[in-house]
Amino acid sequence: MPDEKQEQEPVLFELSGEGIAKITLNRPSKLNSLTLRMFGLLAEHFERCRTDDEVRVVLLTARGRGFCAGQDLSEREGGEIDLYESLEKRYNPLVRAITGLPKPVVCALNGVAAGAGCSIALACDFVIAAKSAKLIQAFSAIGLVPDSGATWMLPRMIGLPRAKAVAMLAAPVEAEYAAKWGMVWKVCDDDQLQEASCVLAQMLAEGPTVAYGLMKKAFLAQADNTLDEQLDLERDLQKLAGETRDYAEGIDAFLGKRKPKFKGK
Ligand code: T3D
Repeated sequence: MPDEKQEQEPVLFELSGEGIAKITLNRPSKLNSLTLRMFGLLAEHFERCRTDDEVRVVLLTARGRGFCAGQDLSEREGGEIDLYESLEKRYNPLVRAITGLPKPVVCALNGVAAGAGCSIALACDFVIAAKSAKLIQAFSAIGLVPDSGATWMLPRMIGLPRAKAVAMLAAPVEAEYAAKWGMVWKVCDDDQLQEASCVLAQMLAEGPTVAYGLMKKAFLAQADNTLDEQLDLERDLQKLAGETRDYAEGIDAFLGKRKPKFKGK
């Protein structure tokens, strides 16, 4: 029964016993382009991932041949919509939910990622892309500006000249180029994507969750910090990491010449 109801949902949520929360975009016939309903579900699921201690890692993926084609443009017919409000209420909170989540987020990029779908993938901590996937900053093709953090992330990932080119030309970047350029972590054969992303998620689920969350904070802050500010931040974050049980376990395991068993606490 729950399976049948879930199958109809445009975003699926599944929590494994190993602490992997899998969020799957489920509107394959429209390349998982984002509807109002999907934003509601995504907000709900990411909030659960934030507050539920059982969740140690998030795996974001999608069904079908596309990952996400950005905004569902059929919701924009007539052009009456206030895009300021759309970004303020939906896109920006979603990107913040991913980047601010104190746990790693892995994106298994199963196919084309366009517009905000591309930006959302880039906001994840790891992207493992299927060889056939491509990333398109499609905004300019419909007269818009890259959003959901793309103008901040892209220059940092691939440099300003390439960032401007992919944005202004809406040029598709094939997975292998995206990996060479630093937009994604790894590329694998299409039929290996599920396995490769699960192996990575599993590895992260067994890691020091609190330290991962603190690392995300540090990496986010470094973009605007001086070296001095970053040294101070690292000092403060290291104090917190040093107070975790996982740190005590890490030291104990090292001295005992065994593999640590981190609990994420
Ligand atoms: O609006 C705001 O709130 C502001 C925020 C905006 C954020 C944004 O994301 S703006 C950018 C929106 N996205 C796009 O502009 C991309 C539009 N899609 C495409 O350019 C192409 O579909 C792709 C390059 C991604 C893939 O091309 P292709 O040839 O592989 O597939 P297709 O045939 O175009 O699409 C397959 C189906 O998905 C098709 O439906 P149909 O005809 O079979 O019933 C197509 O209409 C549908 N689809 C694809 N993208 C969207 C979409 N339907 C609604 N919205 C879409 N974004």
